[in-house]
Amino acid sequence: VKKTGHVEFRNVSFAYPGAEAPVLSDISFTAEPGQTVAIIGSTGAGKTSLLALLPRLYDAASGEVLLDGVPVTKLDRSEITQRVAMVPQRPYLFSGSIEHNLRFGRPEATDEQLWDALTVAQAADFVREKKNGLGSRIAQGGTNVSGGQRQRLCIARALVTEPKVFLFDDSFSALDVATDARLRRALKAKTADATVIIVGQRVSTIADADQILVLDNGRIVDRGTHEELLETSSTYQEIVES
Ligand code: DCP
Ligand code: MG
Repeated sequence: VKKTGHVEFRNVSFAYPGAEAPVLSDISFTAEPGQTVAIIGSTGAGKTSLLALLPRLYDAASGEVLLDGVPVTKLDRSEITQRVAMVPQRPYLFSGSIEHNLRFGRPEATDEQLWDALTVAQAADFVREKKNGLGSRIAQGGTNVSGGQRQRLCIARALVTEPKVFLFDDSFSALDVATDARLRRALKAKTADATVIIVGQRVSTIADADQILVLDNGRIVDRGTHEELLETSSTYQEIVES
C-alpha cells in the first residue's frame, strides 16, 4: 500500500464508552491526497468525535476507518502518528520553550524546518519579535500567549512533523479572517499533496474545500461544494445565514 494519506470512513458508527446513544451514525466519505474535506455542523453534532477516530483516540463501534486502505485498528500507533497530525480544538502548549513545543512530534527537526513551519502558520513574526525568539518560554497550558497565537503554534507543531494527513479541529476560529485566509493559502502551497480535513464554523474557512460534509446529530445530512450546498442544503443555508 502506498502511504500517501488516503482516508476512508466506511459506514462508521460510534458511541462513547458507557453511553447508549450513538454520537456518529453511518458515516461514509473519502478524503484523497491533495484534497481538502471540510466538516461543518452545529455544536454537539459530532465533528470532534469524527476526527478522533482516525488517530484512534477512540475506535468505531461498527464500520471501518481506513488509512491508505488499511483499517486503523490494524496499524501500529507509530504508523498512524507518522502519517496523521491532529490540531485539537483546544490546542495544548506545555511549559518550556517555543522550540521545545514545536519539536514535540519530531525532536530531530532543524531550526530551518521550525521557522518554515512558523512562516506557514503565520506565527514567524510573532516569534521573531520576542526577545528570546525560539527560546522564549511558554507557560503551562500556553497561558502567556493569546488564543490565536496558541492555535498558530499548534498548527506549526503539526507542520513540523510533515504528515500526510492534517486534521484541523476548529483551528482557525481564533484568527481574524485575513490571517485565516493567508494561513490557509500558505498551507495549501506547502502541503499540496497532503490530505486535509478541516472542522470549521466560519463559512469563509470552509468555502473553498473540495467537499463539505454537513453533520447533524451524528449523521452526514448533506455533502457537496459550497456552491452545491447553497443550492441543495437547507441545513447548510441555515449555518451560512447564522
Ligand atoms: N460527548 C460525550 N463524551 C465525550 C465527548 C463528547 O458524550 N468525551 C458527546 C457530546 C455531544 C456529542 O458527543 O453530544 C458530540 O460531541 P463532539 O465534541 O464530537 O461535538 P462537536 O465537535 O460537533 O461540537 P463543538 O462544535 O461544540 O466542538
Ligand atoms: Mg468539537
